[in-house]
Amino acid sequence: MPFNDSALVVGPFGARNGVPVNTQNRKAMNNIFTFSRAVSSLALAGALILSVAPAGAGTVAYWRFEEGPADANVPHGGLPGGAFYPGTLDSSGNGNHLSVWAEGWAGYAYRTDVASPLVPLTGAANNFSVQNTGGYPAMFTDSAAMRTMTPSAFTIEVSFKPETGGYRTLVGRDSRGAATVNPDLAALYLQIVPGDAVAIKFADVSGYWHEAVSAPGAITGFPWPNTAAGFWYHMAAVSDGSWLSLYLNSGTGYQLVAQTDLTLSGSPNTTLTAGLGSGGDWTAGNWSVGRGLYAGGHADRAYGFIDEVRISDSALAPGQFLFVPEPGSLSLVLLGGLMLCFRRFRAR
Ligand SMILES: [Ca+2]
Repeated sequence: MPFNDSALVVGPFGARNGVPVNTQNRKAMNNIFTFSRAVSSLALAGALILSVAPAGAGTVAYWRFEEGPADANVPHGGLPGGAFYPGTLDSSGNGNHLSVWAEGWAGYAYRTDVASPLVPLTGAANNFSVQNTGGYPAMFTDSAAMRTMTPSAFTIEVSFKPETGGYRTLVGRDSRGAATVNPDLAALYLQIVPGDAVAIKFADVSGYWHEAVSAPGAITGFPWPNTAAGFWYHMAAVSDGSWLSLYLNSGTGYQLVAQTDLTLSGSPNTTLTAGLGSGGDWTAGNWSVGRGLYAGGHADRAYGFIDEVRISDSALAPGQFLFVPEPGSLSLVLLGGLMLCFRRFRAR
């Protein structure tokens, strides 16, 4: 919504309509001017926040795990371990469904333990998350579109309530040989690292490796099986091609916890690689949820709860993330700001 700030300016002070303006009038007009500017700034901020792009802008896949029912296994269709079965539907409508590796030992079950009953951005009901049901949890994609995508900008979001541990990859992309600095690295990791820092790491199409890693102690895991001691977090990793940014929401809004200037790497092209290599239990370019890949082997499993995973091929602004403050809260913030301005105005 275009907003013309100058419309609120009352004009140059001094003689106005032939009426001399004395000091008292000038002060009052200045107050009106200041109040109007404050109102216009708040109105502009509100308009910008409330007029964010559609929730689905650039969405490649969105896995919500809402199929249920509670405590049922995410289905694998009776197929052998490792076969693709679209047990978790892609709610973006793009058909990029997600498969568990197997039921039980390498699977997940639906849980009613969720971060919040609604997804704030969309207002959609959030009834279920998933929790691993065995020691080898792994979910993966198999669509050609996701296997071959090479976005120059991307956003990856995930909600998680993790167990304690070392490397815990929440979202990954399978590859071996794409990163010149260490060929054993996969194409991408959105993960928790030892010391409970959080990180986004990826290889670009030029073979350069990029990372943005938070300070230690960013999250707290729960000691299995004491799920009541755990905490929900929302993470969003964003590359706009020039900056790699990592945001963490621990329940009070997204905070920027790590950021890297990609242009300092010297890479001629920071587009995400589609991955290289192949292995008996992975295919380059496929995306994983709940595990990573290292040296061509499944690794870095993220035990605990996972929910609301969304991958976009554009750089979303924090106001477009799934767990932004609810519109009602935003309105209260704006109303509070207006009231503060009004009280200051009255106090003059
Ligand atoms: Ca959900």
